[in-house]
Amino acid sequence: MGVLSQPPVPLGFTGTRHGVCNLCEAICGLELTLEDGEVTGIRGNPADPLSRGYICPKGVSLADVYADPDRLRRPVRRVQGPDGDTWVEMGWDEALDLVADRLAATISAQGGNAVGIYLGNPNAHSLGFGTHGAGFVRSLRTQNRFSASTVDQVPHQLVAWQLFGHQLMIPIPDLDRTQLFVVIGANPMASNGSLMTVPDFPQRVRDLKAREGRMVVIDPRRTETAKVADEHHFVRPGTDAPVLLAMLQVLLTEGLARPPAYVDGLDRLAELVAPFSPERAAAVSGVDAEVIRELARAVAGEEPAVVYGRMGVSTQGFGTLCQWAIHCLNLLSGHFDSPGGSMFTEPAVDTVGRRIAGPGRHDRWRSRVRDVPEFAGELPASVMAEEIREPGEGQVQAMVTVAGNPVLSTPDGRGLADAFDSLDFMVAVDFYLNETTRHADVVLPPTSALERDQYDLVFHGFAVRNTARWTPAVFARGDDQRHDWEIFGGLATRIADRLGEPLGDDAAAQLAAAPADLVELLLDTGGRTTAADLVEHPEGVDLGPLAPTMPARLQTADQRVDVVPALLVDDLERLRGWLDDAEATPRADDELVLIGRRHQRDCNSWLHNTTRLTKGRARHHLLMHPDDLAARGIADGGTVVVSSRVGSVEVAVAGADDMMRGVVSLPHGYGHQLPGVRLGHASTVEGVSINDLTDPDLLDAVSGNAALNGVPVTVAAV
Ligand SMILES: Nc1nc2c(c(=O)[nH]1)N[C@H]1C(S)=C(S)[C@@H](COP(=O)(O)OP(=O)(O)OC[C@H]3O[C@@H](n4cnc5c(=O)[nH]c(N)nc54)[C@H](O)[C@@H]3O)O[C@H]1N2
Ligand SMILES: Nc1nc2c(c(=O)[nH]1)N[C@H]1C(S)=C(S)[C@@H](COP(=O)(O)OP(=O)(O)OC[C@H]3O[C@@H](n4cnc5c(=O)[nH]c(N)nc54)[C@H](O)[C@@H]3O)O[C@H]1N2
Ligand code: SF4
Ligand SMILES: [Mo]
Repeated sequence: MGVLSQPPVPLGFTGTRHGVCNLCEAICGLELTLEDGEVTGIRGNPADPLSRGYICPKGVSLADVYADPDRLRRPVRRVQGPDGDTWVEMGWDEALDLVADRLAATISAQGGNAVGIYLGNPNAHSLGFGTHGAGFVRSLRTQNRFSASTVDQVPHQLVAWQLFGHQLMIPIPDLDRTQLFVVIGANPMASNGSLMTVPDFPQRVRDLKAREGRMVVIDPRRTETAKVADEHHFVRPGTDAPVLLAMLQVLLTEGLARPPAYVDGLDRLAELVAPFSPERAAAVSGVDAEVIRELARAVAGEEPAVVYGRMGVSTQGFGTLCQWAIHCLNLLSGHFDSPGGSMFTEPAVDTVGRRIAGPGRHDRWRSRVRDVPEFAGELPASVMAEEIREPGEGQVQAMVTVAGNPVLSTPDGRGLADAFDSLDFMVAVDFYLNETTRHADVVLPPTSALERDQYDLVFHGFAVRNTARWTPAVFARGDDQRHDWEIFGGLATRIADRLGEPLGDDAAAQLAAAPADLVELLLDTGGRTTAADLVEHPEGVDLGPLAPTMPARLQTADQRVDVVPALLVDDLERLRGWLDDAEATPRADDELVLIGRRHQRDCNSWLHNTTRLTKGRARHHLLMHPDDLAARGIADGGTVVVSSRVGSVEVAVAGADDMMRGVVSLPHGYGHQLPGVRLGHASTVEGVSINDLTDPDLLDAVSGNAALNGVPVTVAAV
């Protein structure tokens, strides 16, 4: 055991302890007050060099999750009875043996691809998954790997790999020093930032304004972020690509491009963006041509500027082209890799340079039914249900879900739930019974955040400042509990044994080692700080503002950036075709498209069991422009039926002139439905699942990311 392994609080402890919030990408440092072993207070830690005392309303809910009587501590097995399902607790060895038996039997009889795995969002926030997850996934020997990445950020990864040579080599805005921050399809006032770890976004925006900087938001909804910006422009969902390409065109035709010496392909880029004029972009998007021109000029102006695009321009039909265009704008603006522009974080554990994560590959295999290519070892979550449903060789017959709720979070969730019911076997690694895990035969619950050590292997790498922080578990794990990494190790070892190919010594040692020991090694060999330093500074170690790193840190073979890689620019033909069609057939006045939204007090689908976050005004409504309501004779506050190709839902509607006309919005992560399962308050939270409307057929063609936004719908009064 090294220096990072530290004792948790003794039973009945009274005093304060450091903690960390792992609920979102802002990774806020916490200070916990404990009385008699109970958490009686959680506040932001002012000494934390990154989060500086900030905390959002969700931070305190870590204590609710820890204390929640509905949270599972021991494995449970589903037993079908005449009055519905009941859940029966079982011992850990018995549970791990049963799961390994069933998975290994499927692999032996049908091959690895007969097992599917879906990895949910909290894995990225768990050190135990970071150190032990890959070993577990490998043990399943399957190409049917799915994750929340393909309903989220896979276009970012694909573009980063193509431009900078590694899928996690994603530049982020140097927010604290920029003078122009252009936000496209992101709502950091609610989300607290994403692929930009930026705790205390509100204060950082106030600072931007205090230094006379400017923030511009492009979004189909006048969001919480738009409301604190200097300017907001509505954009029709899914039409950002022509807007961004038009900005590039302006930059290139007006001679404003200032490419770094290591960038190739500018002439070809100029040819490729030539068809995308600001006027054409304006006609389909609703963003004024003069706004496009002015923004392009300002981005390439003298003052540091950066364009940032997130979920809204990733989860749409041209997600990859959007992310590509955004990086091209940043690369050519003259502010790339310099203070206030688009920069790379240098984390103390460099997952990119040290190849802890692979750089990214594409199309090594394809999905069986729809023939869509793999990226970075994953197939789109949108094809998961058909891979389970469709008979034939390689059909998925057993499923593993880890920290995910795809029934609420992926397109056609209802269809997926039905598919889960047709499986031979399903296991979920999760500490809650929910819309997904209730279909499992066995649920293996890991410890929760306050019971385990944390180092953010992922999010320190995308932070607006270079910092490092080690946070030991506050509470000891009970003898009847297991950490996620213990579950992963336990299963991988057992599966290998049952397949008659026991793990080698190295792999076994790796899975047996505690995350603390692996992190200690990584820190001490990383050269930026040491494990001992982090123990001495539990508030976090400051490694300074972002610094230029280019071209030395480029991961491309020739250490140059090719701005026109074939895989990306080939998709321009699809966009040109789409644009021609859009121009030939003008939009009908009554057309409606659906987009999602986030609220500061929600956390995807899974914090609805804490009254602290769910009380207050309901926030599950369909938001719709008053004129769109009036045109259909719908009363504000009434119940409407929303229908798409995939399904329909009934939900209360609220008139909102924050919505662009022709666009309606529902939050995701709602629509709890748990008959036969006791789950505290969750079943009383109102609302429907937006993903009963989203369409698994709508993908970003290149990356396979789901086009969750811009889904055609109709809305009518019931
Ligand atoms: N409170 C809270 N915080 C969270 C989460 C949460 O559930 N709740 N989830 C976390 C996760 S997993 C993630 S990935 C991040 C996401 O972080 P963000 O990307 O900041 O999150 P969203 O609020 O979904 O922002 C997407 C924005 O895109 C807009 N949009 C939709 N379609 C389009 C379009 O076609 N074009 C443009 N330009 N905009 C469009 C939406 O109106 C919305 O404002 O948030 C994280 N933080
Ligand atoms: N229409 C629409 N759909 C969306 C989005 C959208 O904006 N619009 N956003 C998408 C995005 S960005 C994301 S990331 C996905 C999220 O989709 P998912 O990751 O599938 O769903 P979550 O709601 O985050 O569910 C997380 C689950 O993990 C469990 N959990 C929490 N902590 C841990 C842990 O430490 N270990 C384990 N084993 N389990 C844990 C929780 O109990 C919960 O069941 O949703 C996507 N779906
Ligand atoms: S912003 Fe809120 S949810 Fe995100 S890490 Fe900080 S306290 Fe947690
Ligand atoms: Mo996400």
